[in-house]
This record gives sequence, structure tokens and C-alpha cells, in this order.
Amino acid sequence: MIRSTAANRLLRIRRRRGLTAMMAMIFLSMASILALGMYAASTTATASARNIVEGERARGAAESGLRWVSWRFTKMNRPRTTAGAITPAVAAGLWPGIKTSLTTDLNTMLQPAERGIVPDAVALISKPIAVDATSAAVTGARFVINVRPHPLFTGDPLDARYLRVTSTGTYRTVSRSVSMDFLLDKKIRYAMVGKVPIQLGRNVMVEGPIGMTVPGKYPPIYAISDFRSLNPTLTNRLTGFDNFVKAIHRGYDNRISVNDPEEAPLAKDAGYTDANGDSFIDEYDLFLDFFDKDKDKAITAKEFTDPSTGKMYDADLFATIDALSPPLTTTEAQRLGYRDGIIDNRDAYMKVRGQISLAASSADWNANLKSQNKVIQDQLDGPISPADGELPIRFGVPSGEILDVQPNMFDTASFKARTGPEAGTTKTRAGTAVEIENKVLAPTDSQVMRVTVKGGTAYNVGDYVLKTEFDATNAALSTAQKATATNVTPANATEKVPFGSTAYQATYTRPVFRNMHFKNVRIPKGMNALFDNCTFEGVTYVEMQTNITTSSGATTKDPNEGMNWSKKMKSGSFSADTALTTTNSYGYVEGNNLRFNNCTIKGPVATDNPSAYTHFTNSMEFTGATMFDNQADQTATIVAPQTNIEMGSFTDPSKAPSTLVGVVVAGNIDIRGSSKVDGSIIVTGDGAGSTTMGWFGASDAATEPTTAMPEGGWGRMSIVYNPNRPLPDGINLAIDIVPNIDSYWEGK
Ligand SMILES: [Ca+2]
Ligand SMILES: [Ca+2]
Ligand SMILES: [Ca+2]
Repeated sequence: MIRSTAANRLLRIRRRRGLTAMMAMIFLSMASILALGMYAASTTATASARNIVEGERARGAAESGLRWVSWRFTKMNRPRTTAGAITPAVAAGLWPGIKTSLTTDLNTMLQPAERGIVPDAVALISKPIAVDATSAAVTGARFVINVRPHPLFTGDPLDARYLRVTSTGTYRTVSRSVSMDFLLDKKIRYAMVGKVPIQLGRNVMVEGPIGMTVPGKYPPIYAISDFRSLNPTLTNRLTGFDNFVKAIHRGYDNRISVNDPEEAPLAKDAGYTDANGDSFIDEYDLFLDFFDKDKDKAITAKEFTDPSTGKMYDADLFATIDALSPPLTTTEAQRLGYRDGIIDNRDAYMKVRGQISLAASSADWNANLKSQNKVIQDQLDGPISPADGELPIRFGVPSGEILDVQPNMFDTASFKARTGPEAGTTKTRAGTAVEIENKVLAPTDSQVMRVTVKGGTAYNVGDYVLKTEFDATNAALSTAQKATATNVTPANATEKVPFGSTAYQATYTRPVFRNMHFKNVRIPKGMNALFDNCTFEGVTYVEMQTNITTSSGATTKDPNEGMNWSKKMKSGSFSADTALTTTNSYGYVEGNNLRFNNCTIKGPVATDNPSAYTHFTNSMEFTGATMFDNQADQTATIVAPQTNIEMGSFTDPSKAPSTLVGVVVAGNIDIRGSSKVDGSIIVTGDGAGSTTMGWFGASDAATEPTTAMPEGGWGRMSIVYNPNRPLPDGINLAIDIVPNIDSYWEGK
């Protein structure tokens, strides 16, 4: 039973993740091996059989060609586009670029006769390409590739997003063709990818691939166990298991297969069992074994409740596991066991369910740890399970093969155009809260009056009204008709950044916008405001100086120079305790360090794209019970390619339940609290120390959360890659050319 639920789950995940190029290639190579095997088995056949044999050899050549082109599609320099969705029109525009890329690729063939293409008005047609060196002779096995965009005929159900690839194999005088359709697609394909070391804290679970594209930064990924500190006995068992895995396990996935002929007997001798019956022994088995009192392979809420306090040992942990693998579309049915109040195999706990690709090599990482007398496994806890047939962790991967994240890949102009006067008529409204729409905010927009006498105005007593609007309204009225009001503008705030961190970088004096509703507003550089209990609808755009310069005035991309730029003073000298203002700081005037406290943000937040990551100058913090509930644009929640983002509380990580849909692009991002990512996190700023998901103590710098569980719990986070979400416009990314193996077809 358990096997079959696990298998069902795998099938479901496979369906969800789609048919990858890897699977298609496995399929194709199997077909090819079959063909070659049949050829080998048939070499002594009769004359009529020889025709069959030659046909099979020709078909084998054709399949080799299809497999070869599929591989070339992944390796060649594919065209880029800033379009988020590949529509038929976008695809049609990409075809000439694909043709050029493939031609360039074919020009690199070793055999001169195989280089270049056969001229054709519609299709790209290769020269005959020999399957192997011995078949270079005219009668040997060879293939010709024909690539042609759909539609192929009037009424073709497929449009220009699809390419028909036909490979014709020839052996002696016999030819066979095979065809397959390929889809032009554009996806990030990572739950998290970036240029900064990744830290996965307590109750942080990732579903989807992870990539870290910069070598020489350690640890490239750091993951801590979700099951420690629940109970001293369990913690001791986990420590014992970690040491056992370190001693005997090959690889870094922290899972011992019960089918491994060397490791399984050792695990058995050491007393470790596959408690949940999924054929692997990992931390979850120890966790299950400890709390599953009635041994039904499930942990109920009651089994996970401390009888002495009546509270769960860790309600966040329980809820996160129970909510793994959520439906990723509005029409997808919930999986069995989803949020049913029981933890069992249907929830299929993994710390990371997806492949981890790292630019660092395992040797370099281990060498880096040697002086601390540690190894990689000391920094990577919890089970890691990639998709079928993949390695759990790939080391030493070139950044271009992961995702070459560059800040200049991101153009946020399309977001900017949806804010300020470009989005519509600028409006302000008085009422129970001040509303501001389609406006470039000014510091004076934080000044609010509360009406005490309405006079000849349309205001009601008690209304909140923007001071500039109130003054203008009154100016047009006679003395007897004038309204009166109390100025309720909040005092400026002076606070350390990051807010609540014991490792703060600077001090800011901020105008405070309180209890206001914004829609499609643009926040100009130098604002450095605190938004308290405000609502943001539509798009919110944050402006910054984009030209970050060195002391000699040269434009820089260097984050260290970005830090120097941030600290540049007009008067006095910089210190983390000196309150920065318009008067004393250049970084204050040119940048934008914002804090959003107890705000509700109902649409994407995007920023300008400065040339360098500046650490604190360009920064956005989302604190208190700030919630992201993006109703306006499901492609992106944050697009801030060179901005530092801090989300959640340093002192109370259970606050601020947010769902971040679509892409989250940041120079660097730390997320605490109770958040869900339904899309992809992309981190561009290689100047940041690390990108921290979940609780890592009040300084955030610690890699070992030795502090006790804070009041209210550790918080929790689930990061789920969602392949169904289209990307926003403005990310200049190469397209993918993805085989659809269901379209495989033999014959002309
Ligand atoms: Ca197991
Ligand atoms: Ca049980
Ligand atoms: Ca469940």
C-alpha cells in the first residue's frame, strides 16, 4: 500500500513537472539501443531479412539524429527574449534567431562536408551527418535534420510556438524518418537560484530545483534539520544518524537506500530502519518512529502534542509538512492527505525535493571546511530527493548551465509604466483613510489632517485628508466657509536598519506614511520612508539612482564600491549609529531605503535597476504583520534586481503570513515568518553574504541557530517552484526548446 501511494505521488509530481528534455532523451536513447540491438542480432539473416535490417539501421540513424538535435537544442546559444509569455507571435519572431543559432552550431561540425545547411525558404535542413566515423562513406548510416515551424498546413492545430523536427536516417539505399514536435518555452525552472549562498532554516522546505551559480563562496548551500530540538532523545538519535551517514554514505542526499548492497546492511546493523517504508532511511524515519506512538506510520495532531502543555511540539513544522505539494493551479485537485491534520507518507516530507546545482566543486567545499574539522554533511541536513534519474546534487556546474543570473537581465520599465501619471489621472481622496492613486509620492504626502469643522467643503467631520489637498480646498473658500482640521502627521521615525537586527548597518530618519491606501504609486529616490499600516494596490514602483559610482566617479558594478557609495557623506563621517538624512548623506538622497510595517501589498513591487548592489542604501524591509496578497499580477511579486530585501521579523518570525506568487527577484533576500513562495526566487546580487530563508537567530548572520525557539515559534516557509506561472515581461532570458515526446512519430 505504501509503495503504491509513493508511486502515485511520484507519478503526480512527474505529471506536474512536465516531460523534461532529460526524459525525452532517455526515451530516445532506449529506442536507439533497441534498434542497434536488433541490428546486431540480425546480421546473419537472409536477403529479405537484410532489407529489414537495413531499414532498422536507417531508423536507428534517424533516431540518433533526433536525439542529437534535441541535445544540440540544450547546448546551443539559443535566442533571448524579454517577452514573459511565448505567444505564437513572439515565437514567430524568434524563428530567424533559432535558425541562425542552429546554423552556427552546425558550422562547428568536425567534418567539413557536414557543416552548414541546405538552402530552403521555409525549413532549416542540415547536410547529411554520419552516425559514426565508419559510416562517413556514402553508403554508411547518416541522418538529415529538417526543422520547421508550425503551422505546417492550413488548419494545423499547432501554432508557431512549436517546431516540427524530422530526422531522416539512411543506410545503404534504405531511408526512414522520425519526427517530433518541440515547444518554444521560457521558464526559470528553479525554486531558488542565485549568486549568493543559500541558507535553508528551520521549517523551511523546498520543492523544486535549487541553483547557486558562484564558486568560491561557502557554504554554497546550508540546510538545517527540521527535527532537532523537539525532544532531547530525538536530537541525540539524529546526531547519531548524522554521524553514521557521514561515515558510510556516498553522496550528500542524507538518504540511505534499503536496496544499496553495501550501505543497507550497515544501516541495519546500526539499528536504523525504514520506518515509513519508502525504501530510504533518512531523518524522517527517526522523526516518525519517535512520535508515531501507535505505529500506524502516521503522526496525528494528538501524537504531536505535548501532554504537559497541551500544545504541539512545533505547530509550524506540523503545518508545513501537512501542506507540502499544494495544488499549483486553480483547477488542480488537492492531493490525498493535503492539510488533513495528519502527517504521513502522502505528505512525503523532504527538506529539498529537487536537484541542487552548485558552481562549487565538492572538493573545494570540503577543503574550505577542513580547518574547521568539518565536511559538507555538517552543513547539509535533511533528505534531498531529486526528480527520477537525476543526481541529488551536481557540483562544479558552469553558471551558464544553471542560470546565468545577471542584474542587467532585468528591465523593470513595464512595471514603472503601470504607476504614477502614466497609469492614469492622479487622484487623492479623503475619508476614513487617505487614498492616493497614480501619483509620484512626495514627502509632503505623509502630512495628513483630520477634519474638525467641515465648513463649505464636502469633507465629513473626522475625515482624514491630505494636507496639500486640504490647504488647496480651503484656499478657494471664503473665510466663513473654510474648514478646520487637526494636523495628525506622524513624527519622523529614526531607526536602525535592518529593523530589529543586532547586526544593523546604518540608521535612518524616515517620514512616516500611516493608515493610507495607495494604488499604482511611484516612490521617488530619497524618500526612505516608513509605511505603517498602509495598503498598496496595483503596482508599486520604487525609484533609485541607477548610476552607482566609485570615488573617482566611474560607474561600477562592484558591490564593495556600492557599499562605499552608500556610506558617502555630505557632512560628517559615516557610522552605523549616525542618523542619515537629506542634509548629511548622499546615499540617503540618491537611494531608497524603505520599511513597510503591518502593510498589505496586493500587487507587485518593482524597483529601478542600479548598476551595483549597494547593501543598505537600496533596501526594502517588510516587517510586522506585512502581508503579500498579490491580486494584480500573478507573474511577479517582487522585481528588485539590485535591492536588498528583508521580509519578516527578527524577533517574532511567526508573524506576517505571506504568499509570494510568480518571480521574486532581489539583489539579496532574507525571508523570515510564515511565507509561501509559489514561483521562483532569483537572487542577483553577488555582494551579499547569504540569502536566508527562515529563522537563523536575531543577527541573521549566524549559520547555527543556537538561540531558543522565539515566542510564537520558528515560523515556517514553503518554497514551491510553479511551472504554470508565466514570467513577467522584461527578463532577458534565453528560450528553451523542449521536446514533446508524445508527438514522436515514425514515417515520412
Ligand atoms: Ca524512509
Ligand atoms: Ca500514529
Ligand atoms: Ca497530511
